[in-house]
Amino acid sequence: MERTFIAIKPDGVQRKLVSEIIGRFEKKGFKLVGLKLMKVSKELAEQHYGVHKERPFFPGLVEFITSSPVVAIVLEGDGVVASARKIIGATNPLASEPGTIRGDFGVNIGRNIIHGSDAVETAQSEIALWFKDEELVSWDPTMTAWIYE
Ligand code: IDP
Ligand code: MG
Repeated sequence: MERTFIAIKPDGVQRKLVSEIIGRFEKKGFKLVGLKLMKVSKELAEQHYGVHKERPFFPGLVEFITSSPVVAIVLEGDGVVASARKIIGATNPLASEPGTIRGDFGVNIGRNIIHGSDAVETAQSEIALWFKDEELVSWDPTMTAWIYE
């Protein structure tokens, strides 16, 4: 089944939004298969945001992501990559719809609370970058029959 990579960024952790954010994905029906609180190294931050390395905001972004703990998450479920992006909302929180995580909790594009993979292939490489195989847990939630026909 499809998996995506989510990171609650330092602002989300500092603002005590972790339970609120994880709760939204749980209540939607997605399954947690990976979850850890961690300080991000400069190397990991630069790899994760490698596609943006020529952008003017890149140094500040790396500094921000490494400044304070993040919560790294892997979610599993049908269509979870695109659905999680919808739950997260547009990159600029001022343009994100109310009801999305960024739309409800953010104001500034440099403090947009959460990361979510943008495509299935990106998700696969981000999961491999952030998690070891043995840190991902396969399990069968007893609720599955009430979420999937
Ligand atoms: P996404 O997180 O919605 O996928 P991307 O365009 O991939 O957005 O940008 C990655 C991250 O870089 C954003 O979530 C945000 O933290 C940061 N970022 C993007 N554009 C800007 C900007 O113009 N100023 C400051 N930070 C930015
Ligand atoms: Mg992106």
